[in-house]
Amino acid sequence: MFLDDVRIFVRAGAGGDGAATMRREAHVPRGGPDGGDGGRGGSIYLRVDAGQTALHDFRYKHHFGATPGGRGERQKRHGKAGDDLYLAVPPGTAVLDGESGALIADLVAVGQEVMVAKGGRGGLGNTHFATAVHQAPKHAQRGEPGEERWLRLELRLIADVGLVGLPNAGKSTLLAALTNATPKIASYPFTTLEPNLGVMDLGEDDGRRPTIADVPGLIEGASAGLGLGHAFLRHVERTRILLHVVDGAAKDPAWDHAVIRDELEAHDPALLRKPMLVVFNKLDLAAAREAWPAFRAAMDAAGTGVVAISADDGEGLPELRAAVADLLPDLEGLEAPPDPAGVVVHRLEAAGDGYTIEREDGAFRVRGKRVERLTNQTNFDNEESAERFQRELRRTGIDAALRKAGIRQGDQVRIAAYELEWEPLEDDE
Ligand SMILES: Nc1nc2c(ncn2[C@@H]2O[C@H](COP(=O)(O)OP(=O)(O)OP(=O)(O)O)[C@@H](O)[C@H]2O)c(=O)[nH]1
Ligand SMILES: [Mg+2]
Repeated sequence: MFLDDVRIFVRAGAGGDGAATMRREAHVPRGGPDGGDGGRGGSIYLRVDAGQTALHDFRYKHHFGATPGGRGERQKRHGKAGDDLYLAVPPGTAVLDGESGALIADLVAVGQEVMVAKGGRGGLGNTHFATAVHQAPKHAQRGEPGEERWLRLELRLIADVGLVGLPNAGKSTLLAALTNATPKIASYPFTTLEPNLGVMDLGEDDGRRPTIADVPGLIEGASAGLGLGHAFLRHVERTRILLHVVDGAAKDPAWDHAVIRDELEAHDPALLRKPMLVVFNKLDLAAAREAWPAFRAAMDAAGTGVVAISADDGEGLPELRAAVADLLPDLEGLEAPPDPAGVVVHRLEAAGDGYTIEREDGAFRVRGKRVERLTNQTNFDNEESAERFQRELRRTGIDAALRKAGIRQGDQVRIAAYELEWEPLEDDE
């Protein structure tokens, strides 16, 4: 099965804890602090890899984690950084936030990458906290947790030319005739169950190598979810031109043509503004040859370009190639990503000093990037670190805001994953 929509969970590595050690040397009776910093945790990136065509790597494995940073050690030895993890995705992968559905990045070109979970910062060792008055601090920061989130990956194939049409119109036969691809072809509808891609040769002196996507046949109601084609309509969104293949030997080729037009429009009216060429197929059959003059007249009257071919015996293919060559942008244009595209990388979340306080079943919930980081990096088992944390709450005004919100001794304060009991500082004035 072709996988083009998956959910994955990514968790970056936590930063290593900073060390709170004191120098111990035979000839130095009371050494100062010598705790090294923790290493940063590994981050997770998605990167476009030309070798990938579908999201198969994510079929069975949905959870991905990067390694944590090492702990700081005595003698100011810093912990090792965690390894970053790169997950390969195919060109055309849209990355969406798993919860809000917001677009985080649209990865189009090979090599493009986006960080989806940032590794936690390593905690600072106690050497950073020595001051003239406090020369032997026992305080060291803990490493920050790594970011984690659910993501949705949605593949929107990137091809220069998209083949659309009713089932059995001959799209796969045409793909095979124009390119090196060898799709399955059969005389029944819905032969194609997953998109096929091929590279087209425009002739010896044309350096362009456009790609063609053959997608499952569309039927009436496809835009509303009927048939198989619906899930694949988004794959034609990003093609530069559309070839609309019509079975010339069908009962009413003009009606077939109108059905597909309506479905494209219902899915996204912008699809009808793409350069489109109608391909009247199966010209080798008598029924098609008979229907062709009237069909051509109708297309001419509507100002729609049309070419008659037989994908089977090759009649009309040189004309079709020439028409496609005319519609496509030049070499430089072909190398630029098709519209709408671009690696739209949105910041995952806004950083900042702001915070909010709300009541949460009897407790006080404090939210804010900065204060959550401070809390995560505090080792509450260490008295000195815990005191420092309290002073920091006071310095940033959060303590005053909590008092204003009516906090009393013994009330619970929740910050990040912590639940703390609020106590006024000893030296409170
Ligand atoms: N006589 C004739 N038959 C053709 C021609 N092109 C395709 N066919 C036949 O039409 C049938 C359907 O062809 P496919 O290429 O599988 O059609 P499709 O549009 O890909 O169909 P789905 O994948 O089901 O949407 C097959 O039996 C082909 O051999 C043609 O030019 N002439
Ligand atoms: Mg097919």
